[in-house]
Amino acid sequence: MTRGRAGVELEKLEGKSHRRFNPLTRDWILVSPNRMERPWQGQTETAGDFVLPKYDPGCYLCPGNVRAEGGRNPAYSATFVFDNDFAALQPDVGDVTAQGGGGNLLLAASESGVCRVVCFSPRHDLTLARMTIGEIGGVVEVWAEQYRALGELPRIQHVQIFENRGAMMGCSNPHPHGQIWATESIPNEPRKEEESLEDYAREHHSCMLCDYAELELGAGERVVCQNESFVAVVPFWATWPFETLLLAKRHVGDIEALEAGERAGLADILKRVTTRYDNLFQTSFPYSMGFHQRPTDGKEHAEWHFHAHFLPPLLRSAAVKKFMVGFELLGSPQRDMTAEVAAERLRGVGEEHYLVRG
Ligand code: H2U
Ligand code: ZN
Repeated sequence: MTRGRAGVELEKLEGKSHRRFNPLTRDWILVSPNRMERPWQGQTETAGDFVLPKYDPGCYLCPGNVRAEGGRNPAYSATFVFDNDFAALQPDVGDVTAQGGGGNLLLAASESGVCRVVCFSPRHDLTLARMTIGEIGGVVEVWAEQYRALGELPRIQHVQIFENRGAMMGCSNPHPHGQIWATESIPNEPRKEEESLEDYAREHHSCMLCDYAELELGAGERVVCQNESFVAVVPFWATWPFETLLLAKRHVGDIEALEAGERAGLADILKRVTTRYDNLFQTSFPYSMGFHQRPTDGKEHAEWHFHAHFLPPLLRSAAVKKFMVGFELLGSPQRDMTAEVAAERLRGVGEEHYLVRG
């Protein structure tokens, strides 16, 4: 079978404005390598954003502290999960639909759900990049357990695990933490992916992301790093400048189904990718990261292939952010630097954190 292994003759498009297809969302991205890229400035910021105390008495996530709504955090020593005090979703709002106009002109439906916060570490000053692989492994266990427990709730059909890092991404607190929003319906992005994965499986009798991982491992030019269980690539269709896609090498539908070695592999690749990000502009690299996996609606969903998206906004330095405006907001997203160049830059920085030696 050659499908999934064949490369792409990108030379034909060298220096030419072109668009690339995202098979997961079935959207197109405009690529403009013809635009003279501003010279690489290698600009670095001070490491000021890393000078944080190990414990901050004013932090609502540090062990032993009181949260905004009065709850007190336990003196936790590894991870800590709690129900979000300002949850965007309520656990049971019933089954109510409101409709007006003809068809779906005015349509609203109740949405029940659960929002949780996951503290990755008691240390206020750490990040995934600077935790040990063992400590990140503990976070992977918590994510797997939360995916299972929330997915088992009768109303919950989808569990979205994510991390928002950095003030630039609207993250309110540097304390290492992520969130989980479990919902009654499948949110837009995973729903689009689900439809594409399903159609691909039907048409090709194989998994889109298994084929894609194989293709990228063969081509190599968009691979950032890999281990036995996972590969990180700048996807061919990347929208954000240094966007990456972390793919399980085995066809596995969700985080809970990962075997012990694969869980360790996930912890390892998370550390390596976040370290490369920090090293790129010598800053605590902001991003939104999240896992896409099998819905928890009780169906088999053999089409699903567990993966993570890292969507970071930085473009040229710790201070220069990519804005999605104008044509991008009203037409299609656009990038100048190709995915191949972004991958090369991420490959070019080391996996030893610039602030952590040895
Ligand atoms: P960020 O990841 O966007 O910083 O959000 C942290 C979450 O913590 C946010 O969703 C919650 C906020 O609602 N939070 C609490 O649950 N309790 C608090 O005391 C403050 C913040
Ligand atoms: Zn803290």
